[in-house]
Amino acid sequence: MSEPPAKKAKAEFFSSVGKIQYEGPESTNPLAFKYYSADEVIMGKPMREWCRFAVCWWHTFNGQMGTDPFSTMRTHQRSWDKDLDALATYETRVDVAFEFFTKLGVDYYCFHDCDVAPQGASLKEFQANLDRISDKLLAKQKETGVKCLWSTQNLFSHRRYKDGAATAPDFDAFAFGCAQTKKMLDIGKKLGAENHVFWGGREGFMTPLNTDVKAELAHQAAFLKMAVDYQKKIGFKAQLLVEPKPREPCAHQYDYDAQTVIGFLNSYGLEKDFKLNIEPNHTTLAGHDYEHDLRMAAACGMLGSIDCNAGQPYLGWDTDEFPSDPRKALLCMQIVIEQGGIAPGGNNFDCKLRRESIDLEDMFVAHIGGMDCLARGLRGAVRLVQEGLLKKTLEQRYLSWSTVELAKKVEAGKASFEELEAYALSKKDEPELRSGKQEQLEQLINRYI
Ligand code: XLS
Ligand code: NI
Ligand code: NI
Repeated sequence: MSEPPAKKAKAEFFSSVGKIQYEGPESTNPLAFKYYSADEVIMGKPMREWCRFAVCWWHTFNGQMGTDPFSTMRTHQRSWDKDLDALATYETRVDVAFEFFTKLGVDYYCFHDCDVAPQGASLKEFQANLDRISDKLLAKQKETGVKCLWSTQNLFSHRRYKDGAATAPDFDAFAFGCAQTKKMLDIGKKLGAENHVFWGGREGFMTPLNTDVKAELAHQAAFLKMAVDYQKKIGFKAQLLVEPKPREPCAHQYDYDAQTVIGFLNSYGLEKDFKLNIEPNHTTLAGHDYEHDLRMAAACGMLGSIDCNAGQPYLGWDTDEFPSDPRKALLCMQIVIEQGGIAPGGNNFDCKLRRESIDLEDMFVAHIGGMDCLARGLRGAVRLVQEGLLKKTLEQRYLSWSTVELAKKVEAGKASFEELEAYALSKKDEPELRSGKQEQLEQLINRYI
């Protein structure tokens, strides 16, 4: 009798890479974690829960990898990308992606509709493709335990959205955008997505000469309102998120930065239904510090999730690099810790490999680097918060607001200009002031990196 045939091993797409392990800060292995130890509990939570890392589909699997505005010729050649438009290729990529997530040890992924399914010749065909692929995504989620951090619709790539979707001058583009969004809310529900993102890709203008700004803003609000209504109607529990960006592709985008978006949501009564997905690279494009929008959103109780990437401060466009600066990571994670965590949001790597980084392993190396950078930031931020030195200095700086009786009255909204004038006159010309201690604090921060 012949031997029974050996059980056929499942084909691996990343056969040279095993499950990525934590080796500690002394390790020089590019395929190991030096700071991120997923199950290690710090400040009451495992690191995986503080970080809630996600891989983004669009920069990692969707077929444009290694292209740039000067070349559509891909430099990232992948064995599984045989026929780029075929549904079968998209199906294979689901296997690729989940092998990648599992080996890397991330708990979440994020995607746009057209990242995972071909758009076909019509909206109807696109919807059917999405139904089919999302069945497979769901099966893979169940098999691996990897979950969807956020779902979203791409309302900026198809030619019909040349002038935007929610703010399009042509009503048909608006209607198609709504249809695509409705479908993705259904798919998000099916996959148990924990958030749903609205990035207004082309919601803005190239020239104000052809743009009715007032009407467009009202249309955008109507669009978001209908999304909220539909989400409630189908019982989809995800946190809704708006992602600000100041420019690119439009010269001016309405969702300029965190404060602008919060103001917009407030003006249209949408502030209870949405939070923000902040991308530091967009924040720097808006002319702010890297972590500025995280801070502004958090201060308003509106920080929902993070697209943790980085840019080139001297270039001025969205380069979507993996984060590698531990000082910036520290400041970001401090904000996350101070608001008690980022759930149900997370840290999504809206990042892409450089065109020059052509090895398959670079996919892992880049994500490991990004995860480690934030994990290092987290470890430092925990010490910074626990030692409390920064907090103490801050308290000292604002001490007068809790010690001067009239100041307390101002905060309670009960003071008048007359009282403040009398107080100022009683001080003669010498108000009591404290040092800002900037240099001391900058050195203090370095202690935790
Ligand atoms: C583009 C945006 C985009 C969103 C999702 O700049 O960052 O990738 O995150 O539509
Ligand atoms: Ni983003
Ligand atoms: Ni971006």
